[in-house]
Amino acid sequence: MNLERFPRHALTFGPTPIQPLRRLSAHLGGKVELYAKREDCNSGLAFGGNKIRKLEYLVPEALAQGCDTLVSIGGIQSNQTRQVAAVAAYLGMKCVLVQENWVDYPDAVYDRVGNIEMSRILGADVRLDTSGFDIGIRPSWEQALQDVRAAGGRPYPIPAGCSEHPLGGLGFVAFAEEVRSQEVGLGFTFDFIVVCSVTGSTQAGMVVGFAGDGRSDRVIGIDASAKPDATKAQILRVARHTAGLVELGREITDRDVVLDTRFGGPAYGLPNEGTLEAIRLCARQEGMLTDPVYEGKSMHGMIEMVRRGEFPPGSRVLYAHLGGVPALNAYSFLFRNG
Ligand code: 5PA
Repeated sequence: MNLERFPRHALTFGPTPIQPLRRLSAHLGGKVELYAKREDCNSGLAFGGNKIRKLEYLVPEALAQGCDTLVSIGGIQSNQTRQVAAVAAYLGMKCVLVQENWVDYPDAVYDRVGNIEMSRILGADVRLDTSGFDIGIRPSWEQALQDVRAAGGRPYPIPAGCSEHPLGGLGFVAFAEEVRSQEVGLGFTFDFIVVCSVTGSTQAGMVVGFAGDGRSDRVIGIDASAKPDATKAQILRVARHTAGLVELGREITDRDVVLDTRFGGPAYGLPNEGTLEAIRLCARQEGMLTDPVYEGKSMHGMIEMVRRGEFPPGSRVLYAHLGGVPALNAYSFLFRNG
């Protein structure tokens, strides 16, 4: 594997901590040991999250090309766009964000609080767009790039979740390398890694990174898109491309990509009862917050898999906490009674 040949612009505090989830593990019967790797507090840049690690590999190219404006896209409560806004501010660049109507959620302040509020405070030019959920390349985003060019600026395009970006998978190859070196200190290796998937480059990077020691199919993706065919195809495509970049030395196939589709419903951005129960349980057992769009769904998946005995007894399971908590503010009605 050859990750070193890609420049990395440090945006994180350093390796993220791995914490045992002792009370949650015991509550679920104590047969499986759960741990969390805290990508949700990986950086001082506007609360951090999984995009910061991806952006570490995109920023050197943006700087080398002399770009002055980062242009990205997501839903109204996108974590991606908040993190891009923070990185732009930190680098002294401008930022244009297209925020589409990915979630049909009627809360009156949905487009005022949480992530989008922070993006505005961070100085981004936030543009609301009425289009619905789609993880692909969008005309509104291409228009935003055009607008920057027309005004004499130099845009740097960052697609949804960084996933269609040619370098978008590298950050989570680095995550796998980091886990491997932390495992040396811990004195054991993880049997499974649980990760939430929507646009796919987080899992894709992990699949490539953990292919190095034969663990690609131990990365259990929990779909939160509720359109798992598109998500799975994107994970596979990004993983194949990323494997080529880092010269993995073997093809990534369908068998390397595990995507569990049981927990993503009823729709992207809308939690089900199990999502909400998992958010509350994890918060009350561990003091660790998760959100109803992403991490609550992967937490639900992990908890259910333990309850159903789907992890063999004695397994050590690493939950990748990818951030997303700022969106909780936009869902305050759901938690009005706790
Ligand atoms: C996101 C994504 P991938 O998109 O790489 O599959 O990651 C899924 C994911 N957890 C998991 C959190 C907290 C996330 O924010 N968020 C997107 C966004 O616009 O914020 C790209 C969809």
